[in-house]
Amino acid sequence: MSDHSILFNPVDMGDTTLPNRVLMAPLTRNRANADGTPKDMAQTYYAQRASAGLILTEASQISATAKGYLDAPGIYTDAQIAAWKKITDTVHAAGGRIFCQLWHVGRISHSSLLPDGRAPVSSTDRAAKAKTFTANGFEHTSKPQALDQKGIRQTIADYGTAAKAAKAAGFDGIEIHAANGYLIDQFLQDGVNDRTDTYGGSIQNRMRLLKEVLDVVTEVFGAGRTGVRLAPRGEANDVSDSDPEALFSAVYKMLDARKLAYLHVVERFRSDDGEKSLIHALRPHYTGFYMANGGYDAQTATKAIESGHAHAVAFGRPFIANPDLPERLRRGADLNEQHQDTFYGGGRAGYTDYPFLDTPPA
Ligand code: 8OZ
Repeated sequence: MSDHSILFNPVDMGDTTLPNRVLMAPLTRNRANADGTPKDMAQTYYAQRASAGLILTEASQISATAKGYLDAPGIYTDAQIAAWKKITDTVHAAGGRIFCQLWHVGRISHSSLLPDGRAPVSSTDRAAKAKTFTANGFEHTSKPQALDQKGIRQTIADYGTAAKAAKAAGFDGIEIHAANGYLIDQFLQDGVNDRTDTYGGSIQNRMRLLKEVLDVVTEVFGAGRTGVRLAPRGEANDVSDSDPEALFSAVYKMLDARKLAYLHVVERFRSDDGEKSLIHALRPHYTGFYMANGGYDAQTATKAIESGHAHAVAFGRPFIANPDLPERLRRGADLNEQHQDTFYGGGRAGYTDYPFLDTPPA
């Protein structure tokens, strides 16, 4: 058995000390109530995974207009704050740390999910060639309305409101979801952003929304408790860029200057070579804490940390199926089989009933 002990060396990530480098990636599970409050069973689900170096919550919408999927949770109403507070309390009592991932889907939404059946908003008025999950199953996303300056101001204010809600709910920090073709990515990448105002055109202009979002959320949590997730591959949700290397090099540099808690990159889906994720462009520009994600196992995660590529690795699907993933990796134990049919939606089955190696904590 190879030695994976480096995964269990504690490390400081901004203002938080992580007891190990095996982190839980944000995972959409579509099990919240219709009003965006997480259900009580989410307390069990997250607390079962408290041995992660850090838990990142499932993507949580910052406002009613930010929603794009059925039964995704929100983080902006008093009821949502109260429900999340029970989750953070349970995770903390179990010895864990938990950051909330703040999400605005932009045009990856459907009118049936939005207030008054409104159109989604985006950097553009062109529809995405993408589907989302609604009460009627998978449906094509609706044609969006391009945000005007007032709408952009409101969106940034909504990020501030959500960050305050996350603070009130007892989270240890926040992650800004700027990946996978959602709103911030729709501004970053010029295959979607066709604006002619100060939020479109040059790379500096396309980064403006992310910068202004960071300005408001770091006022609430501080840079040392704020991270950003990017996916430079340009694959998900009909997003693309004409010069991704130039764009993401500039984004890496901008984030480096802000001294955030961390940068989190979706390097690959499953196990391709990750070259498209422009990871070679990261280190010349970014000197801070780097959280790698995408298709890692104990061996490749160990190598990524030993080689200095990453400080920690976020595991997605393996954490769905293995609540005690760090201990399994430490022991070199077998992993539970993943049940894809219960990834999205449903009840406790495939959510809180994956077995532990040993008896679960009471
Ligand atoms: C899977 C299903 C729905 C949403 C992402 C938040 O890709 C998601 C997501 C993943 O970042």
